[in-house]
Amino acid sequence: HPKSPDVEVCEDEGTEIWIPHHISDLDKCGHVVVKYEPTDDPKHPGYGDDAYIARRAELNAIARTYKHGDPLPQVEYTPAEQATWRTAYTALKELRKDFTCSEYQKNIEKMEAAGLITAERIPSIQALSDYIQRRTGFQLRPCGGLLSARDFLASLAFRVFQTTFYTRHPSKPHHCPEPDVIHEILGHCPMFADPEIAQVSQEIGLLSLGASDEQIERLATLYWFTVEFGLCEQDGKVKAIGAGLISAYGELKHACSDVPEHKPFDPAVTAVTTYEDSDYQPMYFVTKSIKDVMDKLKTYAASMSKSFVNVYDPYSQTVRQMPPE
Ligand code: TIH
Ligand code: FE2
Repeated sequence: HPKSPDVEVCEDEGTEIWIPHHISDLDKCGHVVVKYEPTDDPKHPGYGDDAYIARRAELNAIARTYKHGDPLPQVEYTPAEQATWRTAYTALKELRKDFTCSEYQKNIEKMEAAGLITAERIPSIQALSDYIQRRTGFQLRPCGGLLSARDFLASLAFRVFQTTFYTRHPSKPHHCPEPDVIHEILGHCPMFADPEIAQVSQEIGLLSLGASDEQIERLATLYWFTVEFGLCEQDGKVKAIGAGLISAYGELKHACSDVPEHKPFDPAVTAVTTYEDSDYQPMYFVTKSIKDVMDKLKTYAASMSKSFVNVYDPYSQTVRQMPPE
């Protein structure tokens, strides 16, 4: 994984590894990893589609010019992109009741009632960010593609979520092998309006600051199997809490069916499980509730060997490294 940023004198006592201290330092946490790019992966639905590849690159380039405090880009989406949104949104709406957790349903209904999310057009990312910020303090910032785990997790410590702006390929509106704006809007935004998911996300982010590469890998895996592909028990059924499931019609049904394996969420096990990241998962972890994820994460965090703890001060939007208690 690329480290962030390239060279900088480290002033921390706690760690040799550079960390962002202020929320504006996230401007230095935008290192992209090349994986499942439509340019060189034949499994990507956009492979060989030059117009799609150019559009994706254009939106990523806009995202990369963003600096902390700037207004979020107001993208003018094409009629074809709007059609992809409409198809995905309409299909997912049908599955919502049976396959998504109650927290998701409650939040997306509120956002729809407020006119923030409609079938007609891709919502404004700025308006969504403002909404989520009022609910949980989470805000969105643009990223230009798939980020390194270290950079991605670092932003969560500041309650900042790195958001892609390009849309999935029109030939595959129901599943994308990488994050896209439809996944961010329909999967993550309503979940980040939930205080407990916000807390779980920030906790993973704080644990990641100054962590070793091996610890980053484990934390990214925990994030993957909870915030991204987690299931929970509700009304005697399994329901999706993970954004990667909630935004993918095919995988959402698959995950909640008897086809894949379901294992109880246990951070010590989950953190070292290898995951599938280009196709449906063969196995999912099921938790009792989102609060249960947080409780177990706290216990897991206490078992991690650390020479410091990271504390976030929301007034100054700053992280400080303190000696462990
Ligand atoms: N598979 C998700 C979707 O189709 O919406 C997108 C992804 C989320 C995380 C990895 S890929
Ligand atoms: Fe995601």
